[in-house]
Amino acid sequence: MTDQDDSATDSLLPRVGVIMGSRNDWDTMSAACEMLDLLGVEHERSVVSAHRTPERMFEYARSAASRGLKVIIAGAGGAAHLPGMVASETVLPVIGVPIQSRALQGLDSLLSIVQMPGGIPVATMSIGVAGAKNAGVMAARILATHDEALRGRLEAFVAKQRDDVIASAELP
Ligand code: RP5
Repeated sequence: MTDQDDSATDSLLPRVGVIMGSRNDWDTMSAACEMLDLLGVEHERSVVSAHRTPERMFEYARSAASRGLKVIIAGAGGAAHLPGMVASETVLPVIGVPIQSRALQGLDSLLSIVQMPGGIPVATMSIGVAGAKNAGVMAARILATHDEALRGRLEAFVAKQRDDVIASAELP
């Protein structure tokens, strides 16, 4: 373990906060939590709405770093202001997941999240479940810059994906 290795010091505290604008987003955002579970990353999850619970959103963003979070994953759909507004109240990395909306299939969510003004970044993933899955992996990759054990688990994950594809390439 190095001086900057986070793996042992706070392994029991949530390092990633997974939030979403509605309980209805859970079907998508659970994919992020599944990846964090798979990679052994402690995380918390909750519903925080930019429009319906704005004070809760600001409190969440303002307290995130002091509570020990290192990365926030925020999923939202439609007029998807949650990731950007959270990013405006913390300097933690914020990863945005555009939820696939019914009206516009998530294009609205994607454009709402990705088009941030300069200076307030949101790392925007793709629309829907793949984006949520990648958000979990991206959060783990960020943490792995200071966690050698997690880096090893990520390398094993990538190797397994490669081996699975090679095995499945053997067609009957
Ligand atoms: C956003 O509005 C949520 O992220 C959700 O994707 C969308 C619709 O919310 P519900 O009306 O389904 O609760 O805030």
